[in-house]
Amino acid sequence: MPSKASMLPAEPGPVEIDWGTTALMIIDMQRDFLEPGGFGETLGNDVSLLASAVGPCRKMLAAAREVGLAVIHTREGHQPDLSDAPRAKIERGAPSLRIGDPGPMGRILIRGEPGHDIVPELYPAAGEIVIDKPGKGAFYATELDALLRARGIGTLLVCGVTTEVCVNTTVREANDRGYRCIVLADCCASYFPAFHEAGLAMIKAQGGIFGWVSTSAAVLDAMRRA
Ligand code: C5J
Repeated sequence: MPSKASMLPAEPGPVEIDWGTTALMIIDMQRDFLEPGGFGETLGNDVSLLASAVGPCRKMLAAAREVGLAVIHTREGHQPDLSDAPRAKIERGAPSLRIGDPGPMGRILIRGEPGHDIVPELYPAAGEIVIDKPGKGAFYATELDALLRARGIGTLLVCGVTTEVCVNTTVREANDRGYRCIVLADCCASYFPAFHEAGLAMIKAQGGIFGWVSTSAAVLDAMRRA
């Protein structure tokens, strides 16, 4: 664990990181979003657009493991009986397969199915926290807040997909609960590149209304120097 705090270059301005109270959070890097045949593709998206985030996330994950930073992975998905899936979510839009339907990676967005799992490149290691969430935000109907408070975590380095949906929703929830969120731009991605940019712009606007935006390179450099 880096012993001294770091000043991280970020937008809208530099932000201090106390490594002992900081966690790496990787949101929904699941096969259902990143691979063909999953939830993302059933909604009509080009899933290859999310691939750019995998390499930078992998570097962040390796560095966090090396220095002993807490790591939290999240997965969006539902119970097999769909008891935690609101009808309004299941019935939304005109996907080729709906949540719970059988697809090439098992039932779409259902816990325990191959598609619900995290991509092999970013697979959680033993001891890392995995939060299963039914919503877009990682704090809704989960134990995340209690787990973070129990570990004294106050700052989140946020990675994952998609920038404007689950990353933004989680950052807003975290901000309201008093956490400092630093979103790593190259570790996030969207099916809509313009939404990725807009999602980051919304976080750092107005003096950082929801948090900060930085990059994996800046964090890795700060870690090395600390
Ligand atoms: C979506 C997510 N996009 N993880 N989920 O439905 O962003």
